Amino acid sequence: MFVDDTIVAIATPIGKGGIGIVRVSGPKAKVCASKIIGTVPKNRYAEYVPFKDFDNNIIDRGIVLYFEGPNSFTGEDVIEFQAHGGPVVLDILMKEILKIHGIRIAEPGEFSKRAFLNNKLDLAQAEAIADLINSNTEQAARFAINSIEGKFSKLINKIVDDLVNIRAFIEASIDFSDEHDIDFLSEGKILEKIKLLKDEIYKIKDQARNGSTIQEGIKLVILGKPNAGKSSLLNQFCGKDTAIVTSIAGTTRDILKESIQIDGIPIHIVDTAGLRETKNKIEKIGIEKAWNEVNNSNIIILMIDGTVSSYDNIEFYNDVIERLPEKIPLTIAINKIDKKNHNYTSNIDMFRSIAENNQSQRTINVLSVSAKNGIGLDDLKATIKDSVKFTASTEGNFIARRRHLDAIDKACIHIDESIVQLEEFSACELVAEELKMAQESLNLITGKFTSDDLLGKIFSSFCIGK
Ligand SMILES: Nc1nc2c(ncn2[C@@H]2O[C@H](COP(=O)(O)OP(=O)(O)OP(=O)(O)O)[C@@H](O)[C@H]2O)c(=O)[nH]1
Ligand SMILES: [Mg+2]
Repeated sequence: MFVDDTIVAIATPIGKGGIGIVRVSGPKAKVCASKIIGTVPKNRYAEYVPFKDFDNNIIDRGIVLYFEGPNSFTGEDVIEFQAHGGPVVLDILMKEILKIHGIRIAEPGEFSKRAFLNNKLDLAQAEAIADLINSNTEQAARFAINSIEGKFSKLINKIVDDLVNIRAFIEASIDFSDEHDIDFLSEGKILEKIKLLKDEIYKIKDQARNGSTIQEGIKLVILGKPNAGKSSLLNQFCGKDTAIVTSIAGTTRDILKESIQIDGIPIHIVDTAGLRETKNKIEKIGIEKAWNEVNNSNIIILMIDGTVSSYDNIEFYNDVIERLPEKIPLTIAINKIDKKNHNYTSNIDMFRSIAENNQSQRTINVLSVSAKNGIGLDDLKATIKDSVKFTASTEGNFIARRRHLDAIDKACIHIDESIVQLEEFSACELVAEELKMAQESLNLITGKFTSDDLLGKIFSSFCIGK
C-alpha cells in the first residue's frame, strides 16, 4: 500500500500513569525522530534520550524505539516515544510532532488498518486485537489471542484452499470429459471431497459460535405475568437491587438490563413489564417494549407464579407461546416454591407434561425456583449454559464475531447446495458455482476481498492509537 501521510497518536489510555506512549507510523517517522531526539535511533534498540521541542527545550526524557518498515506492526517505519504518562506532557509531545509537515493525528484503528492493508495481519486477526483489548472475561481474552495468532484464519484459509482445489478438479473434468475416459464425478471422488469439506466447515461453525458467544454474550429475556417474580429473578442473578420489587402487579414498566457472567460467558439479562391486558397507557408501552426485546434474544425465561392456579397459567401460556419464535430456547421457571402453596404441584405437573409432549422445534425446559431466596438458581444457570450449546475446550478456541458467523452460515448453505446439485442432478457447472460462492463468503472473514465501507466500519470501532 502506498500512503503519503504519517500518522501519530497517544497509544496509552488517557489519564496519569508511569509511562505514556506516543506512536508515529509512516514515511515521516524518521524525520520525526530527528526533530524530537536529534537523530534516527538504531533499528530495534531501546535508547534513553531527551525529547526536545523545536526550540531545543527538553520536554521529557524517555525511551525511544525505532522499527524500520516493513518489520513493524503497521509494516511502515514506526517510532515510539515512551514518555512519562501525564496527559499534559504527552500533549506537548504530540503538539511538537504535529508541527512536522505531513504528519497528522491517526483515526481510530488506523495503525491496525495499515497493518491489514500492508498484509501484516488479515481482517479476522485485526478484529481480534480490538476484541482482546475490549475483552471483559479471561476466557474472552484467551480466545482473542488465539485469533490474533491466526488460529481462526488458518482454519478458514484451509477450507478456501480445499474449495479452490475441488473447483479446479471439477473444471478439469468438465473441460476434458470428452477426451478422457476418467469421469471424476461418477467415480464419486468429488462428492467424497465435498462431504469431507462439509464436515470440516460445520465443525468450524460450532467453534465460531462458541467464539462469538464469548465475545458478544447472550441475551436472556425474562417474560411473565405481573407479579410472577421476574424482577426478583433479575436481582437474584446480579446480586443487587437493580429492579424495584413490590407485591403490586405491574411494578416494572421500563426494560431493565444487567449483564452477568456464567462460567465466563457474558449474559445480558433483560427484565420486562408483566404481560397482561391493560388500559394503562404507561404499562401498555412497557408491554410493547417487552415484546420488542423477544425477537433478537437467545434465550427466554418464562416466569410462572406457582401459587397461581394452573388453569390461569395455562391460559396465559397459550397466549404467549404463539408469539414466541420457535428457534429461541424456552425455560419455564415455576417460581415461589418456598411458599408451599397447594397450586404448586399442579403447575409443575402441567408444565412438565407440556415439555414432554412438545412436538415443536422449540427446546423447552421446566425448573422449580424461588427467585426471592435463590432456590434453583444454579440449575437455572446450568440450563442457560446448555441452551446456548457452549462447549469450552482447551484447544481450538478462538474469538469470532457475528459477521464471521454469518459468512460461515452462508458458505455452509452453498456447500450443502453443491452436494444436492451433484447427487441429484450431476450438474457440474452449478456445483462449481456454489463452491465459488462459498469461497467468496469465507474470503470476507479474512478480508481478501472487502469493500472500503466494511473496512471503515470495522476499524472505526477501534480505539485511537491502535
Ligand atoms: N415467597 C416468594 N415471593 C416471591 C418470590 N419471587 C417474587 N416474590 C414476590 O412476588 C412479588 C412480585 O415480585 P416481582 O419480582 O416484583 O414480580 P414481577 O414479575 O417483576 O412483577 P411486575 O414487575 O409487576 O411484572 C413481590 O412481592 C416479591 O417479593 C419467591 O420466590 N417467593
Ligand atoms: Mg418487575
